Amino acid sequence: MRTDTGQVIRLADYRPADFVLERTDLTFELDPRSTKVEARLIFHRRAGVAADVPLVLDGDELTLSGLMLDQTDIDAGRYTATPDRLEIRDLPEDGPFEITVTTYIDPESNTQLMGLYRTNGVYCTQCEAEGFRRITYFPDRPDVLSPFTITIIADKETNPLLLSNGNFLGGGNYDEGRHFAAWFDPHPKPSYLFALVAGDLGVVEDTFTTASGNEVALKIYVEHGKEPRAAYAMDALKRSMAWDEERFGREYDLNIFQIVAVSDFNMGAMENKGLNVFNDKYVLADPETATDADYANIEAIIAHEYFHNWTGNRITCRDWFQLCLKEGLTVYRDHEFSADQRSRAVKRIAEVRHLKAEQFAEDAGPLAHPVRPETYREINNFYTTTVYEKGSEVTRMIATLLGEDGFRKGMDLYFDRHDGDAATVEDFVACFEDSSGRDLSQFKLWYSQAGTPLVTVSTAYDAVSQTFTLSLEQIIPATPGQSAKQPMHIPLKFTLLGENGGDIPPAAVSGGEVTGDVLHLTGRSQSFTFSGVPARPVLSLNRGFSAPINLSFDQSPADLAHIARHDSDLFARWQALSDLGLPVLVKAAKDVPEGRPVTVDGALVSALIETLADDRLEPAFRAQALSLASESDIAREIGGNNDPDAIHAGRDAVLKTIADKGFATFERLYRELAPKGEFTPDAASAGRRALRNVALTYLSHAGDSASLAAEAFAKADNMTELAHALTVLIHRFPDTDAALNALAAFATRFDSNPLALDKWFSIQATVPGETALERVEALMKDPRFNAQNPNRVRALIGTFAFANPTGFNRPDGKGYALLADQILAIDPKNPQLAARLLTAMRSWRALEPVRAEAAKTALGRITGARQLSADVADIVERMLK
Ligand code: 0A1
Ligand code: ZN
Repeated sequence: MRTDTGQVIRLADYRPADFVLERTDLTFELDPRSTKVEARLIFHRRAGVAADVPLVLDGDELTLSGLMLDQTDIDAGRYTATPDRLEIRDLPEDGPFEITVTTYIDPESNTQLMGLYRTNGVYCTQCEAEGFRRITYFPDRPDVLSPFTITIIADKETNPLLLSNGNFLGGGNYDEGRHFAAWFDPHPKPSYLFALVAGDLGVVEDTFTTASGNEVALKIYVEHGKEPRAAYAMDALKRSMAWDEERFGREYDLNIFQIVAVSDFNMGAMENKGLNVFNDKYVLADPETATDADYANIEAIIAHEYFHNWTGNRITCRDWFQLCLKEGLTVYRDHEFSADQRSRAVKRIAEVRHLKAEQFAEDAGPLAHPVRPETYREINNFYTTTVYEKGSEVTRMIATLLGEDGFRKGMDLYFDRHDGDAATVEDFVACFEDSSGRDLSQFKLWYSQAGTPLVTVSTAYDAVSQTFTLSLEQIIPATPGQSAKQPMHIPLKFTLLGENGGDIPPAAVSGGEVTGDVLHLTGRSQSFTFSGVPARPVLSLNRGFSAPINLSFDQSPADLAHIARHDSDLFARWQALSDLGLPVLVKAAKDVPEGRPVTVDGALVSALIETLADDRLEPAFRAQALSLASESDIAREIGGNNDPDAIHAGRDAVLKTIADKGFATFERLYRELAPKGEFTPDAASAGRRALRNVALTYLSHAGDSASLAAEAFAKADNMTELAHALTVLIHRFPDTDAALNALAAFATRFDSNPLALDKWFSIQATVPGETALERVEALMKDPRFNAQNPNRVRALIGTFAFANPTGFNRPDGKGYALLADQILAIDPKNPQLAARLLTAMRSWRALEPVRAEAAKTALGRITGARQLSADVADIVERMLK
């Protein structure tokens, strides 16, 4: 484990590498405990670099076992090798030279899952961000690109498959029992996109013919016997390939595209050139074991990794500060893909819910950082929701500012101008400025200023002059290391709704720029006056969530209900319902501990039930409309001194009121939406299941027996309904026979299916209230728990810490203590996993004082431990600052 926790890397210190890498040739002789890696690297000195400048290669826990210059051993006096660095001196001043480095590595004991490791007998690599340096000494930075030739030698019987990036060159028998395969990737790439997989796996095959007529072989590798469960992933891949051609004019560029699913993986998936490696959770699906959310995630992540082929691989990042250049942009692309495949409005609602729950929470706490950070200590800690999701929102705003055609023009220029480059955010934005002529210098603050802007809104209507005035003020809160902020360019989509619900087109506007339905807020405070407005309009602002901001707008319940009823933007209707509901939930959270009865505003209840009953609206939308703000959303809205128990009790009381008032409609829908015919995973069917599940949740709050949920559990023919019924049983009626029987039945039925068993752990980890802790402790001792498998750890410990506000935030601090113990136990083996789990405590300062103190004690215990990894040390120190 690295414990070099002190070093800070700064964007301002960027310098190009001293040596240019022309070619990389790697030979692997695979062995579980001692794999030989021979790297032949051809370099030349960059023009202008002095002759006495040494070549410095990165390493991580490496031992050098051989070093040659142009095929001759190098004298010991000419180099210095440590586990994390190899310096070679007196190298040729001009012309290319070849360095041959030999290392031996131990894949079997690589529990960090970075570099080359083994999972269930399969060799596999993960090199982003800095994993390649755990394989061999190398200039392991994203701006050093070269073509790669790979030769893999391994035991034939146990490793019939030998895979790497690029096109297959050939293979054959090597010596006694061993065989080899060679691959060549002609597209220059940085080391983080290297991949190797070897083992014995099953395969699903298909082909795709590109718009130019090239036939691409598509292969998805999974454990033997699981092939049928990769069919949906293959379908999603083909749809992604067609979509990128259609929407962005991007074709695939090798003759083969391969995906390997593994069960031990730190993240979701990885876009290695031509050889994506996936957490099998995002490949495997069938109706019996995958929920609709799983299907949607598989579709999105398959697309995301595929889209990286252009945004990330063909154009990569100059340095890791530019991570959002590939990630924010690629998330935007996968969001647009899913929106085109499914219901755009419903997709947008789900995105915004996720953004607010995760990114707004990060932005409001001690881990806040800009979309493009300027310093880091451990890059692994910057694969964050800010870089990914806020990065996507920033890209979306560029599309809003320039319009769809303008955005496409800028993207075309970006692909044209930077293909083969390691680029920067400045390069990216310049393409949109150059193609549109629009000045984006103020807009660029979105990349450098952290924090969620708060826009305060007030309006006035003057009937005599028929003018409507909209006054806006923006405040960007202080964040770590950034106290004073500049006003940003905030594009706000809007409409003025008339009394009959139609749009009122104003005659003219003054006070700032308005283009079509986009209002450009650029000043710290700014007033827009619309003239020719015949009657007081209802303002619908930030439609489609055009800007990732908080709005402070005292809109009356009547106006919100008007938007909820009439806006032609379905997203805005959902937003209005949610704005109606949030103050009610906040008030309930305050009423409960004071012993006051919870009252629910009639306008809210009728708007919700009207929406619920409106069969013209798609079921998925109605399901979203009826899913109240989560407990953490309510906590964020309250902002500080939070009591998770009060928030939970208040929310439950509101749910119960709505359930009682809408009982008949929930019952009708629950019956009508019962599945008919065979299961299909399409969005419309998923929407019906979602609405039926919502109905079951409400009915479980209205009734006091487990019988309906037990019936739902017994009858479910798909995982979406089965897992939901189990959740309702265990969360609402935990000690009943019905719940206990269902829990046991689920475990027996899915005993040999790890992904389904993960759900069994998660459902129990989220049981509200203080009993969850004992459950989690007991489950950690269950023989089915596996502390080495990241998915299982996340399913139990991660879900408990991230998704069980009352259970985790016990006032006695035992939840925090459990997490701290786990982090200290996991850190020596898998620091990335430990650091990510720790971020569950990122909002600890917003808790009421007793809990906050307990959280601080747990964090203090972590920070005081000996031998923390750089990953955990970085997070815990920022959290305590
Ligand atoms: N680039 C991948 C995410 C990823 C990042 C880091 C990893 O290991 C530390 C693994 C995957 C993506 O965006 O999908
Ligand atoms: Zn990505």
